[in-house]
Amino acid sequence: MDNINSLREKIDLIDDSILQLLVNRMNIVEEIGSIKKQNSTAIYHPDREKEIIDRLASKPTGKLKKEAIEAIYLEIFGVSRNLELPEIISFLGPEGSFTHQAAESRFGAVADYISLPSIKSIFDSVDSGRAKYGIVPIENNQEGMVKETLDLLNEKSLFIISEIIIPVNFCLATKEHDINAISRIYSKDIAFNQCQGFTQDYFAAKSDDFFVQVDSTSKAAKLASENSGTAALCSHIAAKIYHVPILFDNIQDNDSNQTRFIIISKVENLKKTNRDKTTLAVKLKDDDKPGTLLKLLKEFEEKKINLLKIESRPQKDTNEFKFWFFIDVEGNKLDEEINTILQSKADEIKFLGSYMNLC
Ligand code: PRE
Repeated sequence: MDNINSLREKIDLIDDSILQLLVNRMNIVEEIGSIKKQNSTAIYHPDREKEIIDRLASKPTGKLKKEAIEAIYLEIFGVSRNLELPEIISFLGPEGSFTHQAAESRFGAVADYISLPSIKSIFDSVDSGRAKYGIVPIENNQEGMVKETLDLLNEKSLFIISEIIIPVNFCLATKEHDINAISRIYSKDIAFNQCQGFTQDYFAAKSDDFFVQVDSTSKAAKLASENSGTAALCSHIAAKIYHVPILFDNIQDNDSNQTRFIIISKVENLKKTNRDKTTLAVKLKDDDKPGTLLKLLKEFEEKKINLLKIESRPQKDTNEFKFWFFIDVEGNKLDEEINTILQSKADEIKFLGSYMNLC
């Protein structure tokens, strides 16, 4: 115990220094905040945050992995941004959802969050200025694109300023220390489906009422926190919010399941990095003539712009069977080649945002 106490004293001294350095850092952040306020420029700079994390991770970091540095710094950035200007971030709820996890992974635990019930309500909250940024899912690598998000990007005048990719990992959270003390597991149908291997390995002999289906995995975590002898299949963040310890982690059948989220804003991101992508919504004018789409794609090819994705969606404002195209290309709006196409086809192409490509 003496040994632990003397080690803790060393930790206390280090913490004092860290705290003093954080106070110094925040004083500088405040100065940046006032300059930004004078110039009316955006507080959130994902490119600068990435640059800081990459720079630190390239140094000798001992036992600290890049993910650990990232986790610590994202919290620091969250505190910084809140100091510069408290900004509200809306996400697709309920609290403890994977979208909430995506939001916290980028904006940290101290930001002002609002949980809203639908993708449309997130777009509306950003459009009306109630929230500065909104987080919505756009694609799952097993299920494909989220159609509602694509349609709203086309409809509204908002920009994608960043993307977040998170693995869809489930855990078994319970207050019990012994798996044999669990007499009921709560979860949502999708989570039960995605964790079948685990439940068969550990709970094959259990009766059907052992597995209780509820509306969301967050609700499952809440119930597991309130009822002894129970557990939840849920996200990490739901376990964290309801203070339920994780007994088994990463129990999903498919480890490649990932969801991509976007951050939407009223103001576009005007910074270039060396690995950007640009998202466009295209409504072709001469779409009754053969080869119109091909002609557009050829223009990208001629300018050596790499096409990353193309999805078609129905045009909802007509009674004909027409489409618009959702297109991702490599590069930034500030690149001459992309900018030329955007200028020359302003009546057909709607710019939805340039941001760092994390895929
Ligand atoms: C800071 C905070 C928020 C931005 O998203 C990026 C970086 C930081 O804490 O380092 C500082 C800052 O506002 C800036 O460099 O623009």
